[in-house]
Formats: sequence, C-alpha cells, structure tokens
Amino acid sequence: MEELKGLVVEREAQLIGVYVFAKDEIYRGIPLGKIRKSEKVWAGDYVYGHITEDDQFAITSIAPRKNFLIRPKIANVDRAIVVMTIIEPEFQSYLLDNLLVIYEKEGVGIVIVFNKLDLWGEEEKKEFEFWKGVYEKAGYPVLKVSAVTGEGIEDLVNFLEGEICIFAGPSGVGKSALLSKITGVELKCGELSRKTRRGRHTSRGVKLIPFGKGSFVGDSPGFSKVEASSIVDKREIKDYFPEFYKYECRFPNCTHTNEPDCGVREAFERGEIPESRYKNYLKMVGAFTSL
Ligand SMILES: Nc1nc2c(ncn2[C@@H]2O[C@H](COP(=O)(O)OP(=O)(O)OP(=O)(O)O)[C@@H](O)[C@H]2O)c(=O)[nH]1
Ligand SMILES: [Mg+2]
Ligand SMILES: [Zn+2]
Repeated sequence: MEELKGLVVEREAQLIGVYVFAKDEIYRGIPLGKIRKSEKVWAGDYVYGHITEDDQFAITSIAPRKNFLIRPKIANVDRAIVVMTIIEPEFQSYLLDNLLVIYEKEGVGIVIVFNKLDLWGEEEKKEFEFWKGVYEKAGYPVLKVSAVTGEGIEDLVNFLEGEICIFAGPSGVGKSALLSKITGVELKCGELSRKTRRGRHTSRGVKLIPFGKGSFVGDSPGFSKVEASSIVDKREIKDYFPEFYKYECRFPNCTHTNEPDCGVREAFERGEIPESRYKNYLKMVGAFTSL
C-alpha cells in the first residue's frame, strides 16, 4: 500500500479531517491500533497512512511535533497572527505581552496586527504609532488593517508564509472577520460565541483552512485573560522578551527585578526599554510593586 503524507486540518470530538497532500483533498482520518490507544491526534499534526477501500485515511503514524499550543490545541504552528485593536475593544498590552511570551517559548513566528483601522481618528492613529514603536523595538512586525474596508489586507497576506498559521488575540478584535476576508470562508463568529464563551472554548474543535500556495490558517477563540506564567516557568519568562537580550547584568542569572547592576532595569530607567514592556514583565514574574 502506498504511504501518503497528510495534515490534520480538522479535529472536533471524534472527527478527524486529514488533508492528503498527494491528492489535494480532505479525507476522514481513522487512527489505527497503536495510535488510537497511546497517542492523540491533533490539528496541525503531520500524519502518515494510506487510503482505505471505503475512501478514508488510515493513520499509521504521527510525525514528531515541533511545537504545540494548548488554546486551541494545535501542533506545528509556523506563525501566529496576533490581532489587537486600539479601540472596540481597547488595547490590552498585558494580554498581548503574555501571548508573545507563550509564542516565543514555542518558537512560533509572530506578526502583530492592529485591526479596525476604519474606526480610528487622530487620537487612535497616534496611539497606534506609539504601540507600533514599542513592538518594533522588540523585533516584531506590526501591521494595521481593516477587515471591513480591506485596507492593509494585502500586506497581511504576505506574512502568511509557512504551512500552518493561526489567528489569535482577545475576543472581539476581528480574528474571524479577518480570516473570512482572507480565505473567503465564512465562519461562525461574534454573538454566538459570546454568550457561552466558556463552554465553547473547551468543546469547540479546530479547523485549518487551506489558503494560497500550500498554507493553512486556523481561527482561535478569543482570550479574555492570559497568564504566561501558568504555562512558562517564571524564571524562563525573561528569555522571551527579545529586547532584553542585548543588555548585560552583573549576575548571569539576573531576574531583572531588584538585583544591583541590572542592565535591563537600567535600560528601562534610561527609557530604552518601554515602560509597559518592563512593567508587564515584572507583573508576569510576580515582582511588580511600583516603579
Ligand atoms: N469597524 C470594524 N469592525 C470590525 C472589523 N473587524 C471585525 N469587526 C467587527 O467586530 C466584531 C467582532 O468580530 P469577530 O471577527 O467576531 O471577532 P473575533 O476576534 O473573532 O472574536 P471572538 O471569536 O469572540 O474571539 C464583529 O461585530 C465584526 O463585524 C473592522 O475591521 N472594522
Ligand atoms: Mg472569532
Ligand atoms: Zn538584570
């Protein structure tokens, strides 16, 4: 039997959808023997197997995962499109910084996208420029888009490189709207999830939608609160603030909180590291009192 490579693009309860590269089609995946018992199959998993007589995809093995995100559960993510807004809802730097730490830890490529550009007046434009400066300094690409007018969408599409991309961010920022705009696929979004948000988060499956030349994009439910420290060791969090790297401290294991001769703290005091980033870092590691 010919062994074929597939990508799990759908995972909802017992239903597994596998995109089979050689066929350019989605089959119902059936995990065989050993896998069914010992391993779970998640969206984003690269799998091997064969097509059965009744046209299903029998999964015989799962490739090792390069990373794994837990909300939603998805493996091998190449890039996260982190969607934020300036207004409706208001920008939340703490939530963004926590998400960035989690993706940095998992080695996921990141692009930060500010949506709802169509709602901005002068104030909001200024605020966007401010945050753009903060995050570009940390090394992240920052874009502005509108899912309503389509402005900036082309620039965003250029960032959807790699095979597996996901949209992430707070609730109501327009993740689903952007995904629909880009892929042309309508998704359930907005009100429906709002009511029973908690329940849906745990039960709702993941779906990766084929897009462009060999990419797949997935939506995720909105986050209302994220604490990186529940997933990432507090001592490790400093490693996921890229703008801290270039400073040296007296102690090699400096936590950048209250040690003497801390290069990071001094850089913050000189205004080189933005206040929001340093404060959010202290908050994450539980060391924030006042500055
Ligand atoms: N003005 C404006 N409204 C937008 C834009 N994008 C989305 N919206 C609206 O914002 C609301 C939320 O959009 P969704 O796409 O459901 O947001 P979401 O991020 O998927 O939200 P959750 O699924 O709850 O996490 C909807 O009413 C959209 O119509 C935009 O670019 N401009
Ligand atoms: Mg949504
Ligand atoms: Zn330090």
